Amino acid sequence: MFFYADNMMKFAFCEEFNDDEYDEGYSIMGVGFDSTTSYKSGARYGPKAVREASYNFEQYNLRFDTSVTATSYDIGDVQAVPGNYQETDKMIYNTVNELLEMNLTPITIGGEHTITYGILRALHDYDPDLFENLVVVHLDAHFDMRDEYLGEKCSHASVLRRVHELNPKEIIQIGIRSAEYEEHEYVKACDDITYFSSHQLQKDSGELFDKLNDINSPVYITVDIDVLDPSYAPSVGTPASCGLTPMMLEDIIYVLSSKDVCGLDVVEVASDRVGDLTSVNAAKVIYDFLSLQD
Ligand SMILES: [Mn+2]
Repeated sequence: MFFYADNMMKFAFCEEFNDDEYDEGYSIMGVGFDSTTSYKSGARYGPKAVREASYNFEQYNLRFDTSVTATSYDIGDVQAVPGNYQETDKMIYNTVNELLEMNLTPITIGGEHTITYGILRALHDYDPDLFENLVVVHLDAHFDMRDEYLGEKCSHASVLRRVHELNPKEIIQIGIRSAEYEEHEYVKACDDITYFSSHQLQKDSGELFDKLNDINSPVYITVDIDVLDPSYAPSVGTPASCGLTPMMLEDIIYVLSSKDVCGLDVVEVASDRVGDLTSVNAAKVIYDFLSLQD
């Protein structure tokens, strides 16, 4: 079972996984892969750092007046092959496919953002009808919509472009504040992509929350932790100033948690020490999400 995974330390509040006896619920897995990172490397430490930071939270979530009681299993880390995206991607794809067959909703800790493509391709191939109706909510400082980056088609800067080619119903990009001219033109030309810049959201977030509240399709959430301002998440591959606050991220996760969420990932955490804010805020995304599930 989970041939491609390896278990080191569990996310807080998760149960032991036993393949003879398990319930429908959530699975947490790490993918410690960074290879195409162009600036600050270290996302390979993300899974370890986020799991460690998760022990910092209380089971009772005061903000939501709920406790983390959802069925969730930490199945460990996919065995990333350093420097080899294609092999790593195959292992992510196979593992997620197996999880979906077991009725476990994947929650993935990255790793650089490229890992999202394997997860979404698995979702796409597992249930093409669901995927056609899927809204991908993408929180990030960057569009990640370049056709290629430094000659690389599967780069952290082009991952959402590859996801767009899988044809989900819609992509909503939140917190954007850094772009290449051509990718911005591309995004504006696509009817099925909507974006909310960080600057726009600091002034008025009403339109975003109206849009999120109106979603009645299945949702996949991908959070590049650099969506937060570098003062809250300094240890990321590509920091960009003028980002969102953890409070707004919390509000967004709150709204999305009531939807039919078929997967969540938190990527680009390059924390390399205990107590790093980046890992704490990344773990909080998963913690808040699980706090809001039955
Ligand atoms: Mn980014």
